[in-house]
Amino acid sequence: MNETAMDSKTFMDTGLPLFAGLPHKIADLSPESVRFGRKELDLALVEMPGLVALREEYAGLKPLQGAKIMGSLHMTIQTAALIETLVQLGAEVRWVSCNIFSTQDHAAAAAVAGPDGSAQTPRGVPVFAWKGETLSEYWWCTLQALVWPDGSGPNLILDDGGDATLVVHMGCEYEQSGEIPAVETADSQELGVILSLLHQVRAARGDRFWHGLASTIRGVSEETTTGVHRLYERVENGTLLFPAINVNDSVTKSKFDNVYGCRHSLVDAIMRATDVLIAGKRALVCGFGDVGKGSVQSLRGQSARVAVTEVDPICALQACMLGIDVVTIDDVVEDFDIFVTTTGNKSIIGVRHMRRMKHNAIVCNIGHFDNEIDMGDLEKLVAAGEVDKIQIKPQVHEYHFKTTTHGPEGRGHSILVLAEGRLVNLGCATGHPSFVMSASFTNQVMAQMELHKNAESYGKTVTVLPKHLDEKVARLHLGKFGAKLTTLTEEQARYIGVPVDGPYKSDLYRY
Ligand code: NAD
Ligand code: 3DD
Repeated sequence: MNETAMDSKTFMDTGLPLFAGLPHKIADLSPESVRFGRKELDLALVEMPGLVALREEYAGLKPLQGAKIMGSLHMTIQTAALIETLVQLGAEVRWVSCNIFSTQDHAAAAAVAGPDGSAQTPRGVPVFAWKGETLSEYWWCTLQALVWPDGSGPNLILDDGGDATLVVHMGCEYEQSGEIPAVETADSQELGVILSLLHQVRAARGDRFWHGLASTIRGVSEETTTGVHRLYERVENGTLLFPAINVNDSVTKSKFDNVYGCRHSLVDAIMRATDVLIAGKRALVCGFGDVGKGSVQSLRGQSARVAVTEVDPICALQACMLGIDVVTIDDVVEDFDIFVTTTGNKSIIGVRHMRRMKHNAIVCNIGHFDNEIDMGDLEKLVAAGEVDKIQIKPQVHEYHFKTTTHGPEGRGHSILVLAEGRLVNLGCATGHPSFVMSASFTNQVMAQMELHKNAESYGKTVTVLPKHLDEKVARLHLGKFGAKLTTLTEEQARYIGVPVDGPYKSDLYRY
């Protein structure tokens, strides 16, 4: 089949040509969707002082001139503000969401239309994202954003969870080995989709496509804990192809977004999904790291009775010091009403736990990927007819166990699973509020500017932005609260051994 024909061959069940050459693909580019999105974007910017300050600081200077950024990060209103900041600083940007449920369709519309465009004449950025993508559509979208209309690729990636970074690396690895594993060898549906994509790309573009893309990628900035973990793994096994900046471990990202963002958005999601009263209910938070801490605060804020599970004795001790019971899920699974996984790990809640849960127990995950709750095993029980899956509304499902006897009238019990085990705050709500994301995304813009300017000086490593930039991000956000800093005297600065203007802490300081 010739290249043109291969290009027009549709990808899996998407009905979409693999190299579709579309300017964008979103759910709703209607004038009302654009209006709504632009209006919420205006409101968001009032709450995003860090991004606004960067736009002012670099107005007209175009520090990102020449940057071609492919972004894979939840397509929300806040992300639209990030996108338009990158564009105002001179970058060319193409975008996808990093989760099939997290896109806010009016945000995508706002980004495509742009500040100077409209639904009829969009002048924004190419976005390939809509809420409720299938997995094959998700990976189709990722490929679209990686390929510019002239066939070239990005020179920077902005990633959240590492999926864009992953597909470029896998593509190169299989081109190097000369062999792409058969789709049938995949141990998950999603890996099967990725392998299908790699096979079809190879058939259409030969076996140097991914090397070609990778050759122009100068670096990646990674948003989240799990994506950072994947990057350090690549450094460990010597497979990282380009420099990376770990945005997650900027203090003004993880100690704010991961904690206070989840504090805000977890109960928002549970309430929108179920309308259940949280007060007085027994809630189990699996993991007491940054997200776990925010999640506990979120549930305690609603007067839930919260316990946590942990593997790390330090985090467990922190929980104890807050009067939070540290338990094992096996010991409490029959008595709790709400379960939230926050570990960034896998197989935290299995079907063996679900079988034992109370009738209508609520099960959700706020970690990045959907492997914290064993949804694959649960779906196998549905396929086998042992469990009925009932959609209550999008991203809210009742799973009715037909053979248990502790449900109503001694018959089977049900559990309510939110966002199909994917991150619940973006699947069932709108994620973190703008102010919190402003700090995260100010770090992202700084990271992209640093890579654009100095990527080659980094080598194939993972780096965290310097502390003075972290403190700059914090400074940019204090005004919103009317906070007034005290100034060190020279004598005081000498006494504690720091510069009058900071940095005020060593890199070892833990906040
Ligand atoms: P973290 O490393 O700070 O915390 C994870 C905690 O889970 C650790 O304390 C670890 O000891 C614990 N843990 C690991 N395996 C466990 C197990 N089997 N049982 C109990 N505890 C276990 O990570 P984090 O920054 O809190 O991020 C957690 C996850 O949330 C990551 O996947 C991250 O990418 C994601 N995240 C999501 C959002 C969101 O908006 N949904 C925001 C930020 C981060
Ligand atoms: N994340 C949470 N809320 C978000 C929002 N409103 N827009 C974009 C992304 C959002 C996820 C982030 O917390 C990301 O930084 C992560 O997962 O760590």
